[in-house]
Amino acid sequence: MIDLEGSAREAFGRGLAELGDDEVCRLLQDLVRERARELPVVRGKRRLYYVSAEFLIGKLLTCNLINLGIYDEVRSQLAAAGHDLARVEESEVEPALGNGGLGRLAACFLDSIATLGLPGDGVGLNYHYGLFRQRFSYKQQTAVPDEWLGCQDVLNDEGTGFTVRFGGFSVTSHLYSIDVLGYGRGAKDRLRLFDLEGADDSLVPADSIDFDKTQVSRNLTLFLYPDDSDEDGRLLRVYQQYFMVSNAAQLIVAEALERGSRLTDLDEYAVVQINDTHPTMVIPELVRILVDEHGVAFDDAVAVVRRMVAYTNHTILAEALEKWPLAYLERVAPRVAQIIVRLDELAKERCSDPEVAIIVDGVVHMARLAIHYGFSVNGVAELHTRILEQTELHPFFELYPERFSNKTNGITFRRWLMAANPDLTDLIDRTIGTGWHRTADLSPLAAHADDSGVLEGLALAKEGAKARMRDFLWRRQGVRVPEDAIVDVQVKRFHEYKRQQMLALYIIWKYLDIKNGNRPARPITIVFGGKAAPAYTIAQDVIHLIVTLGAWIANDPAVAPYLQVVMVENYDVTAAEHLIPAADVSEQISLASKEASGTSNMKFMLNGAVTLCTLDGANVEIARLVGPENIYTFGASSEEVERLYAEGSYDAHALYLRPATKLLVDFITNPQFMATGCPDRLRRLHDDIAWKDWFMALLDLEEFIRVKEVVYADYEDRGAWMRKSLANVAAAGAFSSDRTIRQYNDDIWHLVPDEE
Ligand code: CJB
Repeated sequence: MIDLEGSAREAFGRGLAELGDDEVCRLLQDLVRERARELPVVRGKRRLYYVSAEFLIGKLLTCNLINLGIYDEVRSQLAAAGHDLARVEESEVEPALGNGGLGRLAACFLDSIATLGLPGDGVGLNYHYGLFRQRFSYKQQTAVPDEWLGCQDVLNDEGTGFTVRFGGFSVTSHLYSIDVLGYGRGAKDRLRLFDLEGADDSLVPADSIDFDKTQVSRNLTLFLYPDDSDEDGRLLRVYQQYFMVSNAAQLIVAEALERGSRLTDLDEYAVVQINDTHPTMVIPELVRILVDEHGVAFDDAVAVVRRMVAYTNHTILAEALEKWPLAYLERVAPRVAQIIVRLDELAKERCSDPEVAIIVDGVVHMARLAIHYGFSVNGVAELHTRILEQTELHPFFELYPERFSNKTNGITFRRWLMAANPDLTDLIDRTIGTGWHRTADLSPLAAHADDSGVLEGLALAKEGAKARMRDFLWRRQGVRVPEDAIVDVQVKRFHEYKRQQMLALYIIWKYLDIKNGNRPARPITIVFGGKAAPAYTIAQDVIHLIVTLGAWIANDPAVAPYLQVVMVENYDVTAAEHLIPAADVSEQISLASKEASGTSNMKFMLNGAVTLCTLDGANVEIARLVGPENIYTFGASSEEVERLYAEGSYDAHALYLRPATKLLVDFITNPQFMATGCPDRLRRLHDDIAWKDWFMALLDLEEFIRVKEVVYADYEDRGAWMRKSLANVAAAGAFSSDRTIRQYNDDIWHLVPDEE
């Protein structure tokens, strides 16, 4: 059926064995593209538009081969010609269209939407340089443009676009798409990406992400989340958001009309899921199009739009709940601003409580707009939804209780197990068959808890994954990880609430403990990965501390054989696919109540890592599913944390002054240590922790250290550890994004799946 040898001769005039990995990669990409092109788009009267500022899709080749059902065949033909698919995939460039959990969630969702045969597309922007590519220089993060476009041809040109009118000028868009293939389906969905006609790459220097933010008609699609620390940056974000949603709304209306909508029944043709608040302006934009361009009465337009739009909240952090000055919106999109003012008046007529007002003192609260004028609000884990209902959005919950629901996040097993961990996939297939490929039901594994063959197989699969990780780290950044090391991983965006600084303080403790002669049973490798927002100084300081600690320990011959700290440069989906399968310990240590859900926690457990966590986000659900003997929990509860904030009674300095804690925090400003890094950064971080510690790392530190020691000791009982590991894999089925998407569809979207 597949003849790679023949295709190689046709395309390159050489046999498969003579091709370089990059040529094989191109050959396979062409094969996938051709197959994808032949597939029809999933049809349906009512279609989903999943609008998101980011889609962190990762490399596409392996997952597409899996979803097309040709992965095994391709892998064996390549192997026969001396090629390794994993190496071939290295020449693929990862699209720079996302940032963190929210963007990766959107990518998992697209995979599941297509796999379930639902008619739905992702809609977003085609960023030329992504967020940024992270480099380390002088042990500090620097940000350079993440150039990915033009490297490879993954975009299909849809050959259309729209005019977007801003206050005082207009621009034109161009629509591209990436095919989204479901697992074993005969039809596809798409990720549809709008680009700015005339986007000017020459505005961006080669080695920095500073560019002229005022050149809006040339820069709109250059970067995801351009720096918003000044007014030009904030305005640019609003321009970008309006560009995204105006295109989305025009697309939605045009396609619904094509399918026979009469506009006042638009909700029968389209449902819009808005991923966080960035796309909220789609609401007034849809109203504008219906009223101004199609003559629908204002009230009718509002009524139909309200039946179409659903909002997902991903955070309770105030900084991420967007608020824009009305004056910005008036400048960017005057008519939309006018509509928002009217919508605010109508909402105030319904409820005069200032806590639910959309516009307060000239500032527009985007989440409030989305809740009043959508039909659904969901949180992303049980605890998070409860906090929204009972605290953060309580007045809205009182007003519209029927609109609220929980949809615990999920991950696609095609990418995070079948593609990322072939050895574990083979073991599971051998043990319980392949039904789980479709159902995600791994629970039959639990019956093998005492099966030494399976436990040994699990240990071997972990060894295989560790070998791939070692190879990856060596080739990507020249780091050697010891073969017998326990691998302990915290990978995620850098943010104080995620508390990478707390793990750094543990590392200082462990370093001093080893100096005192307490050698661990085996080498410990602690791996970090993640980017910090360029304007987020303290997060950058934490990265600097970690890189400096890593070098300090590596240079100390008394400790280096026992403790290693690796900060992976430019953590991305590809890095995640190498690190997560190899991990023994999954660090999920956010301050309780602050992490909405987390999704790496799910990926780690699926790959047999044991979780060390606070009871935050989806960790709570993981803990319930695996039982206390298969997880390590510590730290203050979310209720306790909320109480401390409410009372304002958290006293970081008092905790700092405890001698055991002071010793660790003061290590950061030890003159010899400081001399190996940037003293200003280290001093600032030290003082922040000692005096402010807004996310309470010192509150949980002592218990964290204690529990970490138990984790490492328990690891040495290999049989018991592998049983824990197996219990985690067996319970992971609950976190399949297929389950999440079924729930979205049953409760919110009501799409009819494509028949096969
Ligand atoms: N999240 O990635 C982001 N960006 C934001 O601006 C706000 C939240 C994350 O979304 C994930 C998907 O729901 C969550 O798992 C994670 O807890 C949250 O921080």
